Amino acid sequence: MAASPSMTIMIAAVRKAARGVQRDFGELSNLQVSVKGPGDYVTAADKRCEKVLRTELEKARPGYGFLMEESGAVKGSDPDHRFIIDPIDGTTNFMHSLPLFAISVALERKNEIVAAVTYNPISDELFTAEKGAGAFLNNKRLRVANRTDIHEALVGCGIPHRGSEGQAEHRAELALLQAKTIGLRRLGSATLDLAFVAAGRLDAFWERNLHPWDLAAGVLLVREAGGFTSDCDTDANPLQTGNIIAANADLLPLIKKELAAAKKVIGA
Ligand code: LIP
Repeated sequence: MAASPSMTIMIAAVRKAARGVQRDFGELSNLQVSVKGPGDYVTAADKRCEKVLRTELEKARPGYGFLMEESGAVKGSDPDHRFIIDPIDGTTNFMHSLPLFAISVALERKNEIVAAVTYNPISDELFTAEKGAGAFLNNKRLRVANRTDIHEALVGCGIPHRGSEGQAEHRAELALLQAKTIGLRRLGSATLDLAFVAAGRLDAFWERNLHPWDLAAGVLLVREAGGFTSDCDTDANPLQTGNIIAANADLLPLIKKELAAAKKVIGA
């Protein structure tokens, strides 16, 4: 199916922003040795990328609103549409010259995500999805993995930042899922983890305390690849709670059961 005009615009904006990110990533190796470290440089790269995305998308869709990791929410004159942007998801990886991060743009229409682009500018992998039209990696159709046995499942996760909430709960979850699955992976970019679930590279993924810009594109990618997403504990929308499980229909409840068991272990 041909890409919609909105998708074409989103891909063009992401590819343009990616050129700067590729340049900045190349420069980073020179900065790793400085005492100050690359922190400020990375923040500047993040902001530059977001600015290019906003400028390009605004040019093509002047009335749409924005929700952006760096600049927050901007209301548009069109109340039904907004772009949700994470300029570099996996900033810690980027900062360490680890090429596992992505530019992520989603289009929301009347509170529903209808188009998604997640692009790793280093591997040149472009994940796209449109509501009702499937999910693709560089134009190749994606399907989630069909493994149904949790003992065979390779499962991605997040790890809370030092000092943030939910440390004990996370350790209990890790222990239970490590014992049940074939392996756990912590890649450091939720948007890529979700794209990898869509591509069947990971059988499932869970992470808590995320933001809408970490999740918006990935949720649509997973659904359009035939998978499901859920809040970790309830039936609420993960885009609202920030807690997500993504998997096929068989594995998702099995992962959720382990997360519930972890709560019991810590008495929560
Ligand atoms: C990361 C998020 C990412 C998530 C990681 C981490 P960073 O933060 O952007 O989506 O999976 O657990 O929180 O590295 O960008 O600060």
